[in-house]
Amino acid sequence: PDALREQMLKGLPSKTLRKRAKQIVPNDPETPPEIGANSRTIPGIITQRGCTYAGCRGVVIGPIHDILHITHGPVGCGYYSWMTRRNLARVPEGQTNYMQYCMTTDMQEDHIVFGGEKRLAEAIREAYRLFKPKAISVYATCPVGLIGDDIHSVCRQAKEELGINVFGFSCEGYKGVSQSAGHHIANNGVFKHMIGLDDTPNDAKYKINILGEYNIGGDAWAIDELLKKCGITILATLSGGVSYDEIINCHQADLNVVMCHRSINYMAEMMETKFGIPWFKVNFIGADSTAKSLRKIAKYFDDKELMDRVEEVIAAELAVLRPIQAEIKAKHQGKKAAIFVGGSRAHHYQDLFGDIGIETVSAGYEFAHRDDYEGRDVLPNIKIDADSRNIEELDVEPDETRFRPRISPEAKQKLIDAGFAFSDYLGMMREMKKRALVIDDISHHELEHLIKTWKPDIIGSGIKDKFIIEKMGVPCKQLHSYDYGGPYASFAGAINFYKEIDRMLSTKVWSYVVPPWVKDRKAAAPEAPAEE
Ligand code: CFM
Ligand code: HCA
Repeated sequence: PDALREQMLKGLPSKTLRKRAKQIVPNDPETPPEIGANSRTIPGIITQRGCTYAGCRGVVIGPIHDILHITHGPVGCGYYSWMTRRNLARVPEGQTNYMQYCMTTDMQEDHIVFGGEKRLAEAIREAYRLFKPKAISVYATCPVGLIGDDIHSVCRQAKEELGINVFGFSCEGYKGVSQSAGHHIANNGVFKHMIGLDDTPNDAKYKINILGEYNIGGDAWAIDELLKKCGITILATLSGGVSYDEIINCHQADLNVVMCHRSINYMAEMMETKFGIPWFKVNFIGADSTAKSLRKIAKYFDDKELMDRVEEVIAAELAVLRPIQAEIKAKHQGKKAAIFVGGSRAHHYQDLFGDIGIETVSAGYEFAHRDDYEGRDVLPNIKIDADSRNIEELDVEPDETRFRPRISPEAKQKLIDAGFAFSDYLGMMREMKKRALVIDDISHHELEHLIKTWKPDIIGSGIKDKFIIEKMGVPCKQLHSYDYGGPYASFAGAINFYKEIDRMLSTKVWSYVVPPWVKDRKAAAPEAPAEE
């Protein structure tokens, strides 16, 4: 990894080199090395990152299908976030699916010059007249922040005038260094304007929320189905396949389990402080990870009946899965993967590749923070820079009437003594091999070096680099959109994934691709048929 790292850094201007050098580190699972993360991308470097608006409107809140989302800004921002992320929803008969609409104030030059507040107030009224939603949410784009429109006062007035919940997000694209800032802003807004609004009790026996699961390709449905078999009730999945009403009542849960730590750890912490709901990390991506997560939930509830049920479900699911896994593993054992995705999947999908014998030799996030790499124990040592200070930290107190510890301090201690980790995430590095190369916010230049030198058999990535990778003769599985497949979560999803990766690796098409650095096709791919 040292030689490869050197190649990647070679030729960069000295300031850029110093910065990138901190973001490319050979791994040590015993003592995870410090990695540079959550800092600005240097202009000129080709990054896969998105903006703060994308993280707030597109990722965290967009999937709530019965909120009417209005993008306040030029039409491009609204258009970009229109159905481009694969967060699926099933909408009950008779209800409108607002996710299918692209609502925007379509700001023009004169709104930039004279202000866009009136335009926004009119847009909210018009949208209400047409659709009568129970809630409207407004998102600020870059120019809105630059000209200083006060979207929050417009929302307050509209809330009073219309008698429905209307709230805004100051998630201007430039507000943070990536979409990660948008996650935090979204968490704050959902917490302030939705969580706890409906106190109707729920008498389900084992009731939990899934935090950080966005129903890409139907993952949330697959998890829901699995937990139902175990007798566990999901009150709300934040935010995937979920309604406004589920979210405003989800503080009735007795546990929050966190899938994507990066995008929603803020909410887990705030709900614990305010309502006394504990949280821990789970992963339903990968067969063994899914079984482990189910057992952890059952152990938390400390109920023999639930534990037995969970074991029955795991046994039944694995009886179907194991033969398929074994057959596919036998074909691909020893192959190498590299994964560069978002803020959690670069870690989670290593388990799924590992299930079929494929080792991840290099991985990195686009925008995660040091804790997602090195584990939450580094949190006190993370330097807060000006870009992070920019994002509001809510001051949360225990709720005077509604705070209720869900588990007694003694029971909690007993679990901790037995090795149970609450409020924790150990990060990606502890689960990767020694000397694997960890790369934050990878650039196209670095990716090309990785492919040429290490020749991974498959790369997990996104739309922005998929075709660069495939033109180099390496299959690229999109781990954001799943290349329009999925679900991949839970046992049923894992089977889908094994089969799909098997198909991708087994097709002969890769042998027809001549990487750009090779002149002679036959030498590049001996299996390829001769030119007709
Ligand atoms: Fe969390 Fe996500 Fe991800 Fe993410 Fe995303 Fe996504 Fe992702 Mo694309 S919330 S960090 S901001 S798991 S949209 S559903 S796939 S980059 S790895
Ligand atoms: C986003 C959304 C995205 C992009 C996917 C990709 C998604 O970052 O705004 O780059 O392929 O999952 O849809 O992450």
